Amino acid sequence: AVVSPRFDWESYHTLDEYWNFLRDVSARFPAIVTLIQAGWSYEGRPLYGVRISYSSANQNNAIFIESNIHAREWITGAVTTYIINELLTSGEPEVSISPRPTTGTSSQSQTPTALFSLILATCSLQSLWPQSFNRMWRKTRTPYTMLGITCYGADPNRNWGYYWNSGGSSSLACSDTYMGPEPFSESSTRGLAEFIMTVGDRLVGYISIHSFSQMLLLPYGYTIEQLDNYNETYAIGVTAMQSLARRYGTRYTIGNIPELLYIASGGSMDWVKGIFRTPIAYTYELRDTGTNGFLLPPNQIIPSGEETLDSLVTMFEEYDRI
Ligand code: ING
Ligand code: ZN
Repeated sequence: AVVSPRFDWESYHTLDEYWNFLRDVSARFPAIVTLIQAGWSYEGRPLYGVRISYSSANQNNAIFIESNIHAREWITGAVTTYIINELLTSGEPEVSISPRPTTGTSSQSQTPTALFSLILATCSLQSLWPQSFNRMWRKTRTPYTMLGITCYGADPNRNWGYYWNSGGSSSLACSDTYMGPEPFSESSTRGLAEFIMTVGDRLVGYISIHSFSQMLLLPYGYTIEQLDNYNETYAIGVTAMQSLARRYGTRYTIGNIPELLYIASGGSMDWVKGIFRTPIAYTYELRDTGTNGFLLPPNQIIPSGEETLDSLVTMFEEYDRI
């Protein structure tokens, strides 16, 4: 079933169509879905997402799914909207997830509620640039002038304020991994961070979705040092990726960012994990491994959506079990 008549997963959509989809689902499921806005882009477009909440009683088991932080990674928003549609049309999720243990005296109910009892998906960090002008655009659109030369944009995944500028990012405005002049210099990262601050303590999971490479990346990006509970986090990842592979045989590799890619500081996952100690924090690099790269054919949207959702369900089942 499709919740929005103007949207599908047979092709990639424009930013306007994403907005209409998010508005449509919030209008059709007013009791469950709320349209949220996390500030504005440099060019003045809103950063929209939706909150999907099956239970108002317990909201300490929130999961945040971030997609489209990089403009050219089109499959990420397509998969996230696919997941939103599935959650709203395939009935109650069968899995439950326990709330994050609260500190202090508040007597939060520990009764597990539905999986994804609170989902926050940002879908509009994506600028219009790859849709209209340059398909390979990655960054924001803020102009920066250095030595008389103006280049556009900072890398929104090098601009966050946790160990910002500690490796794997550039200080040159023309670079695709430009960190920006200071942490949160970009309107869109600042807006998203301000929104996350309102829910950060309640997050059980923060899932950042990129493409491509078929990898599940563990924190952190800024250091080669492993998490305290690396083995446990790795094990959850292995089980989740076995679940992902079950449907179409798609193979993901698992490890922390420097192990699999490179040192990269200033990423959103580093900030969320570092500030809020989110129990589950992963970055997905979706299909494929390079054959099509960012230009993943649209007939792979639905399979990617299916396998990614399979893996998320297993991931949070495992988290609950362990
Ligand atoms: N990959 C991510 C990037 O920003 C990453 C990998 C994730 C780095 C989290 C740092 C933190 O380079 C893509 N494809 O953008
Ligand atoms: Zn990316």
